[in-house]
Amino acid sequence: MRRFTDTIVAPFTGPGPAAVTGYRISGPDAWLIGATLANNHPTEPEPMRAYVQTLTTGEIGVLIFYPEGKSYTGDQTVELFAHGSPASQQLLLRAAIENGARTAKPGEFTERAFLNGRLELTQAEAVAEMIAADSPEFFALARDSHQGRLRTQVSELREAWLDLLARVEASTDFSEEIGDFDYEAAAQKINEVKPILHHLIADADRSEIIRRGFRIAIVGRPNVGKSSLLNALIKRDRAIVTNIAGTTRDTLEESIEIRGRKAVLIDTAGLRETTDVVELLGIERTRLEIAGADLTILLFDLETGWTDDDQRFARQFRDALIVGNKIDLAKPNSEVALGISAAHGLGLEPLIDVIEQKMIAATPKTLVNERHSALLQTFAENVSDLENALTVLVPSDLLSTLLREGIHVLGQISGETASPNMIDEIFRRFCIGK
Ligand SMILES: Nc1nc2c(ncn2[C@@H]2O[C@H](COP(=O)(O)OP(=O)(O)OP(=O)(O)O)[C@@H](O)[C@H]2O)c(=O)[nH]1
Ligand SMILES: [Mg+2]
Repeated sequence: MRRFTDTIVAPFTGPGPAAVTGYRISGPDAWLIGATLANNHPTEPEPMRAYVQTLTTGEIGVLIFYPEGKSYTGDQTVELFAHGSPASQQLLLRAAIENGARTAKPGEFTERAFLNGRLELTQAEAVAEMIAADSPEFFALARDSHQGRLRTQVSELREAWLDLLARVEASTDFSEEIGDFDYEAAAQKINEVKPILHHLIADADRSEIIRRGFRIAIVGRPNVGKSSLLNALIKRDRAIVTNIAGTTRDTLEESIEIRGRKAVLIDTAGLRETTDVVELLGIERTRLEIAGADLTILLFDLETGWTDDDQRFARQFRDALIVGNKIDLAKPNSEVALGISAAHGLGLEPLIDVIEQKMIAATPKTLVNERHSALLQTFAENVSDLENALTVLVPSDLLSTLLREGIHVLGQISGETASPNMIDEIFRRFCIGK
């Protein structure tokens, strides 16, 4: 079964200049075209063997042949490695095109892998996530999706729906032999698989945190040491620190990796009553940051102790993590669960331990993207429609319609029932060469 008649080419390593550039040529004429780029290639290449060759550009390169069924795309493929200069890239690509190849569109290799059945759609999408991953945690989740983590769960839901559909149809066609449709057993079956759906829906928001970074807003009264804490955590003097209350006027954010996880620290303007217009605008932004944060650290000053204002903020920002700063100046009997000194680097490890725990709690088990999330929501509506239908014992033809709708939605996630437009949109967001 040969699906594609044209052969496509693109570099699959980043843009040069680089030590080496790799090119992928894939399609029915991959070897014919790839071989024209080398001077003394074999006519019958051994699969997956590296041939060191003098290329037509005069440089030494390496050619590898993958037969149909054994390559990334599933089609016959050649990988060519050469020097990564812009000039060599230009010459080799031009030669490949003159010899019959066409430039691959973004994501076209992975799209072919999908259309050839090498990958299911969520696995193909995970390829782009693995490339985008900018933290070890993100990478591990994307890798799990690539290995089929979401695929398995969606197919479990789908199996359940197919099973129910089979039962409905059997009871309609052979009601005399197998009796009437068992509404209670069907409701039971739905209850068994519903937790899968609920976990996936909860993971959608958490997946967003993995992509954008876990947002930590540092808030508190002026002069408690918020900017000093940001600087201490990112280990450089990024924010201005002075002993003047009201130093930070605007919010300032910095990305940071906390034990393999991506976080964004946000320093904010100290909260207080003021008539200063600029400061008021800053305070307004602080409130917005708190609303959008995954964790708010409410910092207070151990030298002055816990004030009425601190108490008010603690009531307002209920989930905030309360941290006392300037422990070096703390009164001997002051009690605080988390005491630090941002200026002297004291107590930071225990604070990071707590932050890490909060980040772990917000980590998804399965990476779910916006597209999956929207379809999962639609499927959740199907589930509740079905449940209602079962309680009022609707006739079986209506049940089949609902079940078929649900199966169709799940198929859009896995790709079986995804429209060509949907597929096109997904793959055009990939980078060239993938
Ligand atoms: N002794 C001591 N001083 C500290 C500590 N942390 C910060 N400071 C000092 O406290 C003052 C205020 O620090 P900042 O980090 O600017 O405080 P802030 O909360 O960002 O202040 P605003 O931006 O005005 O809201 C500075 O003089 C810091 O050097 C600490 O752990 N110990
Ligand atoms: Mg500040």
